[in-house]
Amino acid sequence: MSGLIVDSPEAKQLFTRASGLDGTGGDERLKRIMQRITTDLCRTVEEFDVTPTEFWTAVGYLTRLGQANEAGLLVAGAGVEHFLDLLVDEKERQAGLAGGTPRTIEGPLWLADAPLSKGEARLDQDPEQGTVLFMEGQVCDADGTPIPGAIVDVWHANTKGGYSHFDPSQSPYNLRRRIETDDQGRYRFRSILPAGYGCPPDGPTQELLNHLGRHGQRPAHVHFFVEAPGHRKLTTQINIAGDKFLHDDFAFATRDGLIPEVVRHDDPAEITQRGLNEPFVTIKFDFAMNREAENLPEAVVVREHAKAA
Ligand code: MBD
Ligand code: FE
Repeated sequence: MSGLIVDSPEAKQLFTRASGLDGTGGDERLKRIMQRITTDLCRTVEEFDVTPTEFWTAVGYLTRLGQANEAGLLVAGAGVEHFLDLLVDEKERQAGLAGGTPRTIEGPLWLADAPLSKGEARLDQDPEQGTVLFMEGQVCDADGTPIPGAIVDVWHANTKGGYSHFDPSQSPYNLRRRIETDDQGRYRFRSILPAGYGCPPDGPTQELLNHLGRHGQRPAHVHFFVEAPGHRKLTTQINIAGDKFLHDDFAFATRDGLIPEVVRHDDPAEITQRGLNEPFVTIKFDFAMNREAENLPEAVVVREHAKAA
């Protein structure tokens, strides 16, 4: 016996009954998970001598977190979303998968049904003083064979770090597009360089981060879902090299292989040729897709998303 109340017969019976394990209805696996979570929570309360006032402060915090729609943001900041990636990585390694583009977290700001076009798209629709970005690449399978008809779903922040829909100052689907790869598996788009994201400064996520002595900043990045029949859906991001927070991301999403070179073009002839009057940047990035196989964890993650109005 540990001598802890949480390990006493009375407490054990309490957690068993509270999770429904003494009855027959409901879901057996969920019951066991609830029992574990309840026990672990109460163990933490007991071992850290958490006072009732502290405890109810936490309950109030979680209530406000949900009301502010920041649960997904805290999960990212707490490192748990990245941990889920580590778990899937390991299962894929054990199944013999290797060589695909690294995955990294989705984050809480994707929106379904972005405008779809073939081969290319322009993402920026709202007028902004930003550096023009041309990004292009190829979607290939693990052997390097191009995949025509793959869907590249891309979304990123504007020059203030805000995402359309969540930032009502932007027009619907600004900086969000789906691009179907052409017959050579290629995609390309024009956009503007995003700024890094910062957690809402007055929100509950930043409030907790402050108490941890942490910032709530992400380096500038561009998100992707890449989907192709017979292949595992890829959820990833590229980071903009040179960002101050490149290796200090509050959401721990930066990974080797996801930091392409950002090439700056200031040759006047090139600028004119692109129909621009200021220097621009280009990024080349290819996606390597893994083939779907038996006994792998699900690659299509079902989670609640914001609904476009
Ligand atoms: C983002 O843009 C993001 O990608 C993540 C993971 C969390 C908050 C904002
Ligand atoms: Fe993001």
